[in-house]
Amino acid sequence: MKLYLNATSPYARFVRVVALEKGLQPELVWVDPWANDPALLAANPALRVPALETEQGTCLSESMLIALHLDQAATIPSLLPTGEQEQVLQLMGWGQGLTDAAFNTVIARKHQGAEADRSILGQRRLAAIQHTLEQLEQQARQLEKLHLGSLLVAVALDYLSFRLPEIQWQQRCPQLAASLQSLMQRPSMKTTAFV
Ligand SMILES: N[C@@H](CCC(=O)N[C@@H](CS)C(=O)NCC(=O)O)C(=O)O
Repeated sequence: MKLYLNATSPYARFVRVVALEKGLQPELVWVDPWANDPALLAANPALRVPALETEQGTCLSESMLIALHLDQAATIPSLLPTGEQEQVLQLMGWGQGLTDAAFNTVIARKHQGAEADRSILGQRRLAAIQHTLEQLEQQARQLEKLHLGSLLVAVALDYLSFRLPEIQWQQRCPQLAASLQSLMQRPSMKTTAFV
C-alpha cells in the first residue's frame, strides 16, 4: 500500500492519522502536488494529495473516501461505529468543510494577496470558518470520543493553528479546545504534526 502525500496538506494528514489509528503502515511517497509529478498523476488524475495505491493496485483519491477504505481495511474496531454513524458523518462533513474553507483561504491569499479575502468568495470562506467553529463549539462533547469525525475536525483545527493562527480558534471555542485536548496528544496526531 502506497500513500502519496505532502507534509502541509491537511487532507493527507487526516488520511495518515487514520492509517496510524488503524495500525496500518502504508509506504509514504512524499510528493509536491503542484509540480506535475508523473507518479502522482498516475495515481490521481486530479494531481492532488492524498492518493492511495491499495494492495490490489487500485488508486484511490479524495481523503474521506481513502479514510473510509482504511477504516474497513483493518480489523481494529471501526472509527465509524454503527450506532453513531449519522453523528460521525455530520462531524466529518463539518471537518471537511472547515478544511476546504481554510485551505482555499490560504491558497487564494498565496495567489491573489490580501485582495482574496475581500472578494465575495473570500468573504464566504471566512464566514464558513466562523459558522463551522460556532457549530463545533455547540457540539464539543461529541468530539471527546475517538472516531473519524473527531480526527478530521482535530486535523482541520490544527491546520487553522498552523496557517491561520489569527483566527484564534482556541480562544473563540474553549469547550472545543477542552474536548479535543487529549486527542491532540495522541501519537497519530503528534507523529504527523504540520511542519
Ligand atoms: N477534496 C480533496 C482535496 C485535496 C487537495 O486539495 N489537496 C491539495 C493539497 S492540501 C492539493 O493536492 N492541491 C494541488 C492542486 O490542487 O493542484 C481531498 O479531500 O482529498
